[in-house]
Amino acid sequence: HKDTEVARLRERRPLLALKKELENAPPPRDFIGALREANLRTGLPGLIAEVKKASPSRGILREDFNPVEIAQSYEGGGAACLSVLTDEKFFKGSFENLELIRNAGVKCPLLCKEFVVDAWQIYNARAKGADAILLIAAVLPDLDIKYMTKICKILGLATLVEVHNEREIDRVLEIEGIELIGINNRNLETFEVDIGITKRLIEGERGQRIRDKGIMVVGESGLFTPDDIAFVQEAGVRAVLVGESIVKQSDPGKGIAG
Ligand code: IGP
Repeated sequence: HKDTEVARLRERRPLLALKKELENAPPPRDFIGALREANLRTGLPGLIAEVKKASPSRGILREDFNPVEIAQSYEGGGAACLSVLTDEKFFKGSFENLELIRNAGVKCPLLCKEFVVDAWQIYNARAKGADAILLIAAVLPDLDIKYMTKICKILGLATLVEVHNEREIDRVLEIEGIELIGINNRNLETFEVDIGITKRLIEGERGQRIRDKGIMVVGESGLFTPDDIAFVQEAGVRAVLVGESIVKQSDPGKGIAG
């Protein structure tokens, strides 16, 4: 394990080279703005549609997986933003997929779905065409969330800070400059899903705090039916992140309408 970790670090493009490259890169697109605009226009939560080939809990979701076709289909179906799994180990994703989608002329802003643990990954994601970065509170100390959020802001990227329980959301609410919080209904260790978690974490006083701070909440995972979407919308989310239920449809874009 250690050897593969070392090999992976050796493969990394030097940070200085990445930074140089970014000086000439086209500007990132407004991820949060796209969600807000979709929510205002449709009265429904803005949709982040996920390009996901496989998951540890469900295995392969689609045999004929073509990332660009799926992305274009989502865009045609009305998704506000896309989430592209780049993690290879657990989700069989890749940065190549992110680049392919970016270069195919898809206009939706793109979230890079990677387990980010150091700053290099943020610069790399930006260089590959990401407009937003996922930061998972369960694996990052507060100091890293603060530091990485600042880097993203400087680079013009949005951050989606993901939480799964009260302790994590309370930590994140103490951090300045957070604009987008994702509530993952799936426990990343047991894979258990409960969409009631979204409601539980934004009820009452905590919900008031979130509104006062102008934070947008994204309901993530385990959303399958229009009733599920209505349930999390009722709870207060203005955006949702959906993968499995739409990526499996023969026509993923049409799956959005259903
Ligand atoms: C999508 P689903 O149940 O609709 O396929 O879930 C998304 O929320 C899920 O893939 C996800 C995820 C993550 C994946 C949420 N947080 C963190 C990897 C890492």
